[in-house]
Amino acid sequence: MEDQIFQLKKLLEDAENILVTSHISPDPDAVCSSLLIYLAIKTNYPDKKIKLVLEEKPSNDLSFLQGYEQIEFVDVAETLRQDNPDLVIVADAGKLNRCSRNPAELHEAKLVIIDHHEPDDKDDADVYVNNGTPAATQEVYNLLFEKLGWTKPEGYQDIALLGILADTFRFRYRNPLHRETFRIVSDLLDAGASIEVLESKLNRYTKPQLEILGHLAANAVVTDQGFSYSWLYDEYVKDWLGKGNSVMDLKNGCEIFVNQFVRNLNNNLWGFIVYPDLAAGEGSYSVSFRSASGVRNVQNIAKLLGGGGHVPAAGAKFQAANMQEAINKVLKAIENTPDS
Ligand SMILES: [Mn+2]
Repeated sequence: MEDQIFQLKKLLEDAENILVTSHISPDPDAVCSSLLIYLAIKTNYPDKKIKLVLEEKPSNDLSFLQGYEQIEFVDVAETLRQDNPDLVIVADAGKLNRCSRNPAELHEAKLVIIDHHEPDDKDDADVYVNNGTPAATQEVYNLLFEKLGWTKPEGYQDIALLGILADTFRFRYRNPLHRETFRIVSDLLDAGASIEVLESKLNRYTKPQLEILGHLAANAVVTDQGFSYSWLYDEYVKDWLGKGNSVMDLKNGCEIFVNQFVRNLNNNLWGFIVYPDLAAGEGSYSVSFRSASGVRNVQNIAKLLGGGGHVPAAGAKFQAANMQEAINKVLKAIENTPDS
């Protein structure tokens, strides 16, 4: 660790042109961790040329965060080619290629990765920091302000707390580093950040999202085998999109149901939803699984369907003739996966 900090300091001091980025489909932790790095470098190394580039906008409106307007939402691979930075810092992803839909290359840049995902599929970086924190934002905060002792930029408390709240689902899941998390959170609350205000900004829903949620709720099946499931019919989704609704709202509506309800129906602690993946063409379906901790390894079920993810949250995309066959394929995969 000491060595890593020394290395990181040296890379930053040597760099003249820095690019900070994070993964595609950025969630609040991706935005907050990269924004915190960007603003911290600007504050502590004001003479460096630095850019914060994300390829896509987040699905939440995070424009209230300090410095958000400085994020450039452009092609990361293209920016690397054009700018040829000498240092690239990736936050909340283990690989540069998670940051662009196009093949991204470093060209002559050194690479720093600050991540918290499983380290099994990562780039060979000059500095790689990953202590398995529940949010990348926590790792960034600990590294820059506690270990390196940098001056905090204006607005840091909201950025840091929002990233941590979002990726921990407000401290819901088991967290081996809970002492570090709560120590940092206490400091952020002392500095004026509010859990209630930030969560209220994070949890905004649209009426189209509620329509999707309502449809999933109406279709829900609570089995007597410990799990629940639901689906969206192809025709329903086609009609609904035909009214001018967005795929983003479809995904967000589905997320509300899988994150907040599919594990919470009667006594069942895990489940899934299936919906047509119309962007991938006729006959393409997405399945999304969630399980309460330690109840069912849904990653293994998703793997059997050609997907993956985490032990309690996983998904897959697969082909089927229609929704009924799609659901049957998932039920078969459940039956064929050992319960461990
Ligand atoms: Mn994250």
